[in-house]
Amino acid sequence: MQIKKYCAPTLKEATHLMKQEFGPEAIILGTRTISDQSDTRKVMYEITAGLESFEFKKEIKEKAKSVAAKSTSKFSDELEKISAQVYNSGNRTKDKIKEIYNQPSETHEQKQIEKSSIELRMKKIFSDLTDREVQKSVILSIMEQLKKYQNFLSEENIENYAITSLSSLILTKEFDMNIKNKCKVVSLVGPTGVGKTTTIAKLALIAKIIHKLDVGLISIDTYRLGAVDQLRSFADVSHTDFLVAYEPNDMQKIMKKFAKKDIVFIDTVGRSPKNSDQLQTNQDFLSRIKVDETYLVLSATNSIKNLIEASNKFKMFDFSSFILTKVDEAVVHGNIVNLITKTGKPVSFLTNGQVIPDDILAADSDFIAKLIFTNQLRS
Ligand SMILES: Nc1nc2c(ncn2[C@@H]2O[C@H](COP(=O)(O)OP(=O)(O)O)[C@@H](O)[C@H]2O)c(=O)[nH]1
Ligand SMILES: [Mg+2]
Repeated sequence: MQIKKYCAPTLKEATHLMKQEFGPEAIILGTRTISDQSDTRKVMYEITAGLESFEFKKEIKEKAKSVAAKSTSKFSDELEKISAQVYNSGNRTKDKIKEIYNQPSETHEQKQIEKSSIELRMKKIFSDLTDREVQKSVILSIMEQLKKYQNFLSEENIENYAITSLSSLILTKEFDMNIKNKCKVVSLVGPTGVGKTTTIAKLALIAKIIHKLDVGLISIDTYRLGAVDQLRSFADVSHTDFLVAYEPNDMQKIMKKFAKKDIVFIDTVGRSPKNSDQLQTNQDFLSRIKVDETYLVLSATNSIKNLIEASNKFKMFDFSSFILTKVDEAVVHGNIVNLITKTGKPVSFLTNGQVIPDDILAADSDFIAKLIFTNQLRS
């Protein structure tokens, strides 16, 4: 992934600069406003754009996928044993892993591990990924992938191979904004307080400002006091058409009014995944109209158990992809790959703060792999 920043006095100009250099394949990873260095009172718009260009990635991705599907080698068995010891002991600290690795080796392969500096780096990668709370099966498939590429690895490139291998397990789905005159209907569902309304505001503004789309907003958030007002205030400030559905029948009427919009975002009632009746209420509203894409919004700070539980409960909405919020608040990010590999569903956006519309990133597998690996949100 080639990443570059473009800065201009307007978002339109920054987008134009990006397209001139990167062409239509460019992906917008994020936008933000910054002050002009020559005149701090002036606001400049900065776009972070990315372009896929990693040559060896395709090959390694294919291989990593087949490895992820089935881990059978002796090496994998060995690692399986080692990680079982770590996990069973209930102590996942780096020291414990080091201690286990440093025990006298019995097998030929273990002896090799002890000798080679590259293999020592592999152990470090193993312990680092464990520390980032990446699940065991994912780490094992990366380790096996590295073992296969053993002859090509050096101390310098091993980390890149590990990141690329991790990246190959991260499914992403692009949010298509190239949809003039189609009236794409998008709904966001998810538990309370995860950031659905804030994310809709970010997406609506990006659609409006960068992609010049005619946007409509619908709220069916009639449950929580003040929740409708949150989106209404945003709609007022951003001059976006906004309507509230108070009962399921309102949905068709509203969609008739919004029939000429390019894109319509539906903000749903924040409901506990534990309460099936509450979830059904949302479904009663959404089932009245044709929703093109539904996204399940979950907080990246949640435990994997809670994320899987929510993902199962919200299956009734037939969501196509995840939006993972509050990445800025998460201490480690292994759950992103854990959730994707456990559910088989891709992720479309990460959100990394409360600022509208800046704090949202289109999901990119290389970026997420680096985020998990390095624990650094900004490179
Ligand atoms: N730190 C952080 N806070 C966020 C993010 N997204 C939303 N929030 C905050 O989370 C809180 C709940 O957001 P809201 O959009 O009302 O959640 P909803 O109930 O799912 O609609 C608000 O204070 C938001 O500003 C994010 O990516 N990072
Ligand atoms: Mg809300």
